[in-house]
Amino acid sequence: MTESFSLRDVTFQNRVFTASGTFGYGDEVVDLVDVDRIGAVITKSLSLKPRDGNPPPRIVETPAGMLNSIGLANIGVKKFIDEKIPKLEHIGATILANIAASSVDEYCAVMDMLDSFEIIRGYEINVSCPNDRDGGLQFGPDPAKVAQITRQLRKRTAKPLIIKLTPNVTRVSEFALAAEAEGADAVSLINTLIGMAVDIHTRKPKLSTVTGGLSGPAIKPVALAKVYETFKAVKIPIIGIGGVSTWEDAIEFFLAGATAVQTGTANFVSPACAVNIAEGIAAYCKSKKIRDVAELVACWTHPPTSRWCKAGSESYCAMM
Ligand code: RRO
Repeated sequence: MTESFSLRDVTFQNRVFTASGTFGYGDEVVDLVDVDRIGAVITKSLSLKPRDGNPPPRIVETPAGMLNSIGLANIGVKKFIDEKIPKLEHIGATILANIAASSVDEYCAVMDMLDSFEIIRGYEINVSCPNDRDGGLQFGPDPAKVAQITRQLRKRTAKPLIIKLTPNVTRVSEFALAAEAEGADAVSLINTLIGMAVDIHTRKPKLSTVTGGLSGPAIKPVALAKVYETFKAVKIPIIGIGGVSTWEDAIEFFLAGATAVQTGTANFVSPACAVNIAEGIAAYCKSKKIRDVAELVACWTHPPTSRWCKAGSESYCAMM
């Protein structure tokens, strides 16, 4: 049974990644999780300079999820290179660097600093942080900007380039199309949905920034619909994010059109959930006599489109 899939020359051993911002830089969790059994670990968003992020409170629990307003707190790319990369080189994980920035030049500068490190196997580009106008959201709602960023970054790297999209727009597929047209290898979606919580005792918003990004099981149906909308529009793989907590959730995302998934909020509950979900997917496929997880991707959307070939042929699901 085949669980792996490839972007460019990088083969991921399975289709469950850990989402940026929910798994540190990858080195902090090695005592808790077999990180070498995760499809890929995506680092916290890295910016050119270190950032303290927003003032507290910046996390609030909500029904079936959480709101965050971290505000891109991170150690900056130089400290990441000096202090994290040497550790990441020894943990056996497939690492993708997530980059956030406030200008096209900053995205390029961060990528230029990282690209020579072999341990960085590819990139996820955050054009969708909901909590800081300097952190990508001013790009996320403009397909032309997403195209411009993708075009500039595509020129700079031969490694896999994944563009992470915001759901806080009318049609996410327009942004996926822009990324695809400029050479992105995949898109990941959804980043968090803008939300708000209010304390009736203090009579004030619970987050210091008033609004934040909603994640967790509460957003799964929205994420599935956005993945499906995007699947109908683009040919590049889609990495589904939004409330993936169990292997059943992951299968739902595959059926909606995702080639892979990321676990996010669930990592805070169970740091090993990505490994457990990958195992659950494999067991499901074996029990259903599915030879390759790729066979699940939007398998109900027959008749065949350009993405589909007949089951059993050698080129079956070649795009997936
Ligand atoms: O740091 C954050 O507040 C943050 C980021 Br960069 C993001 O991409 N998504 C999110 O919900 N929070």
